[in-house]
Amino acid sequence: MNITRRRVLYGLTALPFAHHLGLRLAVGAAQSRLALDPQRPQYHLLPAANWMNDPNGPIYWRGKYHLFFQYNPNGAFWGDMHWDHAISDDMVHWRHLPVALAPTPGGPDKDGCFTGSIVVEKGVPTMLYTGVNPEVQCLATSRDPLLGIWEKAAKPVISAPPPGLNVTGFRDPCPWREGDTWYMGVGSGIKKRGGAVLLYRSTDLREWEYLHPLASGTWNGKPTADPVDSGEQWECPDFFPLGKKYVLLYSTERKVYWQSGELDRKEMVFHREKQGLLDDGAYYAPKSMLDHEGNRILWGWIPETRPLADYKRAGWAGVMSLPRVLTLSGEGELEMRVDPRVRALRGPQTNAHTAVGTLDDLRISNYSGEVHCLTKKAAGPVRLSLTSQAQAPGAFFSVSYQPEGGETTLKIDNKPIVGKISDGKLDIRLFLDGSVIEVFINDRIACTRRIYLEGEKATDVLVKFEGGADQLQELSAWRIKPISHDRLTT
Ligand code: DQQ
Repeated sequence: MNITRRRVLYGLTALPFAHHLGLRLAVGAAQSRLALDPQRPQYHLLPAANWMNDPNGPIYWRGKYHLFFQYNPNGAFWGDMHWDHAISDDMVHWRHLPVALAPTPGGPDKDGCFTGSIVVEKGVPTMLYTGVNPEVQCLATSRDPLLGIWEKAAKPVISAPPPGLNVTGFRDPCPWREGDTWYMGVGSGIKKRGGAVLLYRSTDLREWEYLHPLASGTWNGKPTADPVDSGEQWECPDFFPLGKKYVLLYSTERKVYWQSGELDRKEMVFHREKQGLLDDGAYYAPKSMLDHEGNRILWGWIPETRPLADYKRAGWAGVMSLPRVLTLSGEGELEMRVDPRVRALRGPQTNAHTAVGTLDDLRISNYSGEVHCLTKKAAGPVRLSLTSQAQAPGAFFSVSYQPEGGETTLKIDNKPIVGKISDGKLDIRLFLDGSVIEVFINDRIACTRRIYLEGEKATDVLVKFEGGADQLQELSAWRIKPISHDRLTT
């Protein structure tokens, strides 16, 4: 009887401990699995686990950089959208804070807090974001210096798309101010016509008046289940002054496009003058902010390109791009450079060659490095490639250039890249981080790639330059230091 009673008591008291211990062991095991995953980046921001997508509401506030992003706390798959939150002093090293925004049961965002922006109105950080379902524009404010606590307005500030428009979607608000007036673009599209940014006006961010489309595009004519895949819907618009012009960014058909031009402030119509592809790879839904010196910084979501089952198993999905500083060239072309603050992560320069005829391969260990390759005016073909012992023979990534033959002479992994190399000179900056490669050519052409190399031990990568050694001006590589000891970036 006693024994039984003791067992019952023991069982009762031990159960919570066992449960707690079990949980801690499970969490610990999952974390060490993530920490050992060579495909997981070490100097890009990503949540400690689970799914992330679009950057949301980036802002410099009270001496800190805040980055929020779409996040699913339930696993490494899209769904149940929350805003996760990280802060930084330098946009390079991050500290994760608790989730900042979660759906409110019964509220307008009950089915998800989708993408949005943060602006400051009368000294108060104010968030505009999309609640679903249906898609409505919601508002929340924060008086917390760390922007961790947000108070939601009970009702949406825009509760339906403009009447009479047969829209494909209605989300991702991007507000900006002209004098005392707020304007806001909302990502949308007109059925069978094409994607659009719908323009609204307000004086207080709460009462909004619809004006007209700020910009619109063309449907590709092929019906798809998701209107985003046919250009019928534009997502995540971003609109801001840059230099003497205005720039519009939008995402559709799995790509991001930029346009630069003039804003007619009287009619509030944007006149596009130049346009192009912002990134030729796995890069989507970018959003910009100003840094403490007023530079325009762009963040983007680097999605997975492997199958869902693979990333679910891995326990993480999605990465934030490195911060890119945006400028416009004299001809109005969008230029971007990785923020110079990332250089603080450079370890020793593993090698550098400027001398003719002494070209050896450079080595990057632990899948974490940066490469800079500068050519003189290319007289013959040149090729910069990466190979790994863990991979079948041959390069797993390459940039090649053939001086003659028009615009298709630049190739990444044998795929022609649109973009002119006007004077035959190449300035290639490449960032390798686990399964992510971000490459920039002449500060104009960007391409983000995912490369899932196998093998935990053989993580050495060889950097090779082919072409006349006399065509090379500089080839350097750096080991890049991780931003956390365990790949959890906290
Ligand atoms: N992601 C969000 C939407 C947006 C899309 C949902 C773009 O607000 O349109 O997670 O990736």
